Amino acid sequence: MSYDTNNIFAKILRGEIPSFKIYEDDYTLAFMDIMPQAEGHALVIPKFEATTLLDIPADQLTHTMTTVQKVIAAQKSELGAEGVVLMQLNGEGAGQTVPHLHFHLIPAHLSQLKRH
Ligand code: DGP
Repeated sequence: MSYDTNNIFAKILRGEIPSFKIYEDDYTLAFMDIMPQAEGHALVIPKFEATTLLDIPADQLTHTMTTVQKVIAAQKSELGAEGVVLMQLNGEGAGQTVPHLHFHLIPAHLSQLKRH
């Protein structure tokens, strides 16, 4: 799939629409999800133009996952998360709504854990 430069996260990266940024470096941006599934739900995106996980080269993915690690550590230390769910949807068939690769980092707590 060719990359759509007008997707909402591309606009956030260009500063054309506002976001609540929590971390940024040369390769990545982390910001709060506008429709949080739990308090502190963050998104991590590469600045590289990738639609899905299949569209990003390994070095850029390494930068992105390093930021994922940093944000998870912050969610644990600053928000008291007892765990963090990492979710990432590839393609409309999986429910992906924004066509720029993104990782959901959703803080979780033992009291919410569903035991089967
Ligand atoms: P997905 O279904 O994996 O494509 O999730 C897209 C997420 O992006 C969804 O949780 C809501 C979030 N989102 C959509 N538009 C915006 C926006 O303009 N700003 C922010 N911060 N988040 C957005």
